[in-house]
Amino acid sequence: MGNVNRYSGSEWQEVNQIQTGDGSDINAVKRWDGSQWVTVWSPVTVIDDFEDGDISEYGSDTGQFTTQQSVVQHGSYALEQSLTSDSNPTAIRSTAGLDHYLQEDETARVWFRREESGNTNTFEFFQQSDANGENGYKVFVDSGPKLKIAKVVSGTYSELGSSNTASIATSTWNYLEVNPQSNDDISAGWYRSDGTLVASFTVTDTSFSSGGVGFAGKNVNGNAGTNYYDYVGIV
Ligand SMILES: [Ca+2]
Repeated sequence: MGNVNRYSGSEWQEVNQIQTGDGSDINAVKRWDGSQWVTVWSPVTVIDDFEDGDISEYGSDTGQFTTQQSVVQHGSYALEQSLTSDSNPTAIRSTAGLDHYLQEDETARVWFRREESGNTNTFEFFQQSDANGENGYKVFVDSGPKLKIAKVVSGTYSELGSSNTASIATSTWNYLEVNPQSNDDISAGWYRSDGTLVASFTVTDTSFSSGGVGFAGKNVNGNAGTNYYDYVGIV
C-alpha cells in the first residue's frame, strides 16, 4: 500500500494509490479524479466491471437486469438480476461493445451472489449471439448447489459436467473461474470470497472456440428473487 500526494496550491492531495486486497483487487493502482478513486491499472483485464453504470452492450432479457450501487463487490456498480416468479431463466448476452471477451487459454473470474437459496447463478461464454436464444457454453452454480458446465447448441441443452453438492450462503459473494483451452478442455472452479475452492473439474468439448459473454439465472422454486454479478475479468 502506498500513495502519491501533490500540492494543489492550497493543500496536499492524495492522487495515486497502490492498493492491496483480498484477492479481488491485488496491487491495483488508483487515481483520485477529484470525487472518486478510478482504477488506472489492475492485474485483472476487465470484461465488465459495470462501472459505466449501464448494460447497453447487452441484448436478450435486458428488462430483468440493471446496474446498481447498493450491493457491490468491486468499485461503485454491480449488475443486478431480478428473477421472475415463473422459474424461467432470464439472461443478458454481449458479443460486441465490451473492452474484452474471454479467449481460449484465458481464465475468466466472475463474482456472483444470490439473495435466495433457490436461485441459480450462470456465466455464459463463447455465445454466438446476444439475441434471445442461447448458443454457447455456460458455467453455473445451480440451486443444488452444484458447479456445472453445459452447452446449448441450436437449442439443444447438454450438461458436460457436474460437481458434488456443496453449500452456499445467500447474500454472500462467491466467484467462478472458467478456463476454456485450445486443446478443447474446459476447466471450471467455484470459490468462496476468501479464495477457498469449493468445487472444480474439467470437461472436453469442441462445439465453440470463441464468442460473447452473458449472465443468467432463475429461481427453481418459482419465486421472485435477486442475483448480483460484478468485476468480471481475466485473471
Ligand atoms: Ca463493479
